[in-house]
Amino acid sequence: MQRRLSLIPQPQHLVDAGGELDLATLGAIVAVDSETTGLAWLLSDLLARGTGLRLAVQSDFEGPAVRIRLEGPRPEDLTCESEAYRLRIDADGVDLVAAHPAGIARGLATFRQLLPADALRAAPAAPAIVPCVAIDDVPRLRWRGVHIDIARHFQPKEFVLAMIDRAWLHRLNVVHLHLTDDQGWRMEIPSRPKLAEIASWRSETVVGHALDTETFDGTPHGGHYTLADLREIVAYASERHVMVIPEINLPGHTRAVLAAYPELGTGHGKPVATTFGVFEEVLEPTEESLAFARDVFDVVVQVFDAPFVHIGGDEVPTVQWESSPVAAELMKREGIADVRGVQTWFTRAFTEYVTSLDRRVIGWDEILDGGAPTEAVVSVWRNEAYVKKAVEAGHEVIVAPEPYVYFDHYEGESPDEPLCIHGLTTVEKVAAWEPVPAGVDPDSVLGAQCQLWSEYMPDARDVEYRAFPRLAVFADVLWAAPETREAAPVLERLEGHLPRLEALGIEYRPLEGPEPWQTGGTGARKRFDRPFQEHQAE
Ligand code: TNX
Repeated sequence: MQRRLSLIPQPQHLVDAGGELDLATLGAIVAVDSETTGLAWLLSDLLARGTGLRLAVQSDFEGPAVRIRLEGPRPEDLTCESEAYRLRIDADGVDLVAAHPAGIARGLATFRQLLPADALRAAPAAPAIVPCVAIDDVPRLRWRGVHIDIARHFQPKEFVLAMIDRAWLHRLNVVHLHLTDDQGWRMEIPSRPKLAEIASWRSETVVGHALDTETFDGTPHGGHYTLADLREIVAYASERHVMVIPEINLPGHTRAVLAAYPELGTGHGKPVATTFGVFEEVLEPTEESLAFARDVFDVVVQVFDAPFVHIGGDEVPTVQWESSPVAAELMKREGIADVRGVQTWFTRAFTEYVTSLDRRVIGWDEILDGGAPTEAVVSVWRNEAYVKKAVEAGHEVIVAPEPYVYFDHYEGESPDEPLCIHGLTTVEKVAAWEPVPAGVDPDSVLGAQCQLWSEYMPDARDVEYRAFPRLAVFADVLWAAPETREAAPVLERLEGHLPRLEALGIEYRPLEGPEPWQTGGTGARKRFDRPFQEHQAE
């Protein structure tokens, strides 16, 4: 019988040659190029940890080995070619070749999946044995991301590191950190100390769904990452060739900022939000607000090395601006006819500044509403129709539509499902999703991203339940070509993949539904439904 390798994502070309290689028969890990030495040591560490086998990294070794080398002209970063790799495993050893170190990183992620699942554990629990295979692989899309919301509910740094490692294992290459929102600001900014002192925590949190209750838990919630934490997160990701995209959400979603610095708004600062929804508080369109943003962006680019900075821009109500003398004055001065143009004014100023720092701006699709500089990348969340709209307006896009890849939506119809915001996004729905909408020039689609908004995910266990196994299926959709996926349906591979999640200690949602302790029960996590209204393009 054909053995099941159950790789997720499925490599584009995979030949199972039969037979196995015992890595204990090898003498070393050979990294020919200095640029891949770090990755080679990473493999060495992982093997030692999960199997007890210790192979040293050398630049040269005669005899059977794991050989890692770069070959051919170097592709540009963030191209599909930069992540292509060739992996050969036979009785004589392992050969991993790529044109770019990122390709080596992807090949190693596949290699980790070829080991016994228990080799993913943190102490020796499995033999270092891999099947003999020939793999030639390249991703379908160049941006394959997972968004983590550590603003609504803060998570310890270790959890972010774990999520980066899991993204790597699934050959995703982007972790988008949603660092700021109404309910908390999570990044230290030394020149604005009140962000850490005041904006990083709230006095309490609503119990149950915000639309269902007026009960609060009476317990403070908060936390923030220091610059040293963030540098560590970035370095950890960069070892794995995963990009960390920082998001600073302005000029809306700023209740926490305004609690710390009320002078940036109408002056009537309210406390950091303790419930969820869209709040009307926004930055006033002043030079002080722009100076604040510049201070923040200055620190962001010192800490994050990705060529992109996400400036948020979603759900910015205009009510405050409608009655603000400052906004009226700006509109008059700049000849802005529609109040939505105030957001455009912010977007332009942010884009100009971030560009001057040598980074590209990304914004949620609302930045399109009043027009946005075409160099801005648009992450489209409301509806796929906005993909078309953005591309027609000359933007590159990241496809992140709410009805398909918002993993804060329910995963099943059972009343036992724990509390979610709304919606229904089953693994089957994710598996059947086509990320590039028909009629859109695929070259303008950088890729796609799944979102883990955390209003209703108070701790890491909740995030894991929502993220897995949908994230694995999502990664497969973005990586493997439709023909590849058709030939090896992901839902058939998923069963063989779950032991890997288990070995990693991920508290995923079983395919048949929640374990008793994962259900919502009758208390604070009880399921609450409200109709999910898909946004329609204007
Ligand atoms: C919309 S998506 C939001 C978030 C919420 C999310 C909940 C987007 C850019 N804004 O603020 O957390 O819906 O699903």
